[in-house]
Amino acid sequence: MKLVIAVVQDKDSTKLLDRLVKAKIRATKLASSGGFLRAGNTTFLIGIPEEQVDEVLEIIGQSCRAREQLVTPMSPVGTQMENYISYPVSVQVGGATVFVVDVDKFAQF
Ligand code: 2BA
Repeated sequence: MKLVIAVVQDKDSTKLLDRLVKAKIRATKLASSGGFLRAGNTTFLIGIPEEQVDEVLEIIGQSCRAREQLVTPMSPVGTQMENYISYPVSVQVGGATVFVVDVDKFAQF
């Protein structure tokens, strides 16, 4: 068995969940936030037999798309705020960041 962990943008999470449910693939959706942007995103935990990994990756790929996001950098430590002008910079946030890991044991009680 494999566990697919997918970090996706909130905007794509409903579409992804709908497609997983339609394909009869069980998933758990967690509210998460990215360490860099500190913005909300969604993490899916999807436990599946190894043969279904490619199907799940395809569904994720079809449901999530990359977008540009504007970030305003924080002022460098020690800088006087009145002397610091920060400009928003554009960051490309991926459609999905996916980890596929082995599951040693699976149990439901
Ligand atoms: P964030 O950490 O908020 O990152 C959002 C986007 O900011 C990233 O998109 C990337 O384009 C950029 N970014 C992140 N760290 C950066 C840095 N040190 N310098 C410059 N730009 C940086 P993605 O790479 O598509 O990642 C989207 C979200 O996926 C991340 O949100 C994070 O929540 C998760 N993620 C990405 N890589 C991960 C990893 N190796 N482990 C755990 N979570 C990860």
